[in-house]
Amino acid sequence: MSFWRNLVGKFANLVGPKEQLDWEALLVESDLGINLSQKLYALLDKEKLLGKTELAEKRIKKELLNILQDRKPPLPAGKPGVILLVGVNGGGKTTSAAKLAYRFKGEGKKVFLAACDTFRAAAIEQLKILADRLEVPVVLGKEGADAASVAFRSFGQALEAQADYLIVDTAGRQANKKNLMMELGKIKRTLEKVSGQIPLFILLVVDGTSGSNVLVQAREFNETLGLAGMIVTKLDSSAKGGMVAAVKYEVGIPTYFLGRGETLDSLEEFNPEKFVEEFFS
Ligand SMILES: Nc1nc2c(ncn2[C@@H]2O[C@H](COP(=O)(O)OP(=O)(O)OP(=O)(O)O)[C@@H](O)[C@H]2O)c(=O)[nH]1
Ligand SMILES: [Mg+2]
Repeated sequence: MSFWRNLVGKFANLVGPKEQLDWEALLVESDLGINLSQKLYALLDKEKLLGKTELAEKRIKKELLNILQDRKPPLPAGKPGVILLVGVNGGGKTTSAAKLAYRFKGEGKKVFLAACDTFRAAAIEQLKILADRLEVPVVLGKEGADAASVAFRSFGQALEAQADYLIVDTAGRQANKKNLMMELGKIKRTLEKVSGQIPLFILLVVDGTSGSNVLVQAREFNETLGLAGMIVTKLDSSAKGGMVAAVKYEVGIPTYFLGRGETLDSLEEFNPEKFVEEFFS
């Protein structure tokens, strides 16, 4: 049974017949966040749709599309356009860096990768292996090296090679760790300084199975760094990514890509219509 139907079943069982669905609980459970869930609930209530499951679903669909369909800035176009991937540990930054490289390369673009996770030798090695497999140049730093200086060096090389994109992988960190966030701030300022007019594109990579915590992450990283958007990974699981709408509604940050697996070709461009259809399927 699908995710949504499962939930409908669950909350219908709790309160009896389907007509008495506990909509608010259902929406919160779908990772839409408390505020958006309450807004949607109020809407159904006002329009007297709470007892009409199908019409109510239609109404929610329309509202979610409204929230998700805003025009968003395109990925940076420059030589190179710089994409900086940030986020908490294990969200999928390194994997997504490789998936982005694979995608851009497939579009005939010249790509550079930068391994600015200099905390662990294994992290540097992970990106190197992926880059080798992709046959994409990667700029590496030594373990313990200053990540901003690796970023600086990678920009220089990507610029000289006239690359279309420079994708910068960083170490995972919690946003409440001040010194680690300062390090990211330094990488950001360094890249902004060298890339001049072309805006730096900072994407937050989040694990789609981590539920409402994504909202907290988006708010915190956005406050410190200013985010262009999100990549939501691991949506090949049972999670449907309700937080995509929650983050757009509450933080105003759009989602650019969805990760749907561990293979290089499993990064999908975010499409609001498809997303909303799948959410209810
Ligand atoms: N199923 C699935 N697994 C994923 C997806 N994206 C990443 N993963 C897996 O999640 C794990 C962590 O991915 P990484 O890319 O190493 O995460 P990271 O954010 O770089 O982690 P740190 O560098 O430790 O912060 C790996 O086992 C990946 O294969 C996805 O879309 N679907
Ligand atoms: Mg990593």
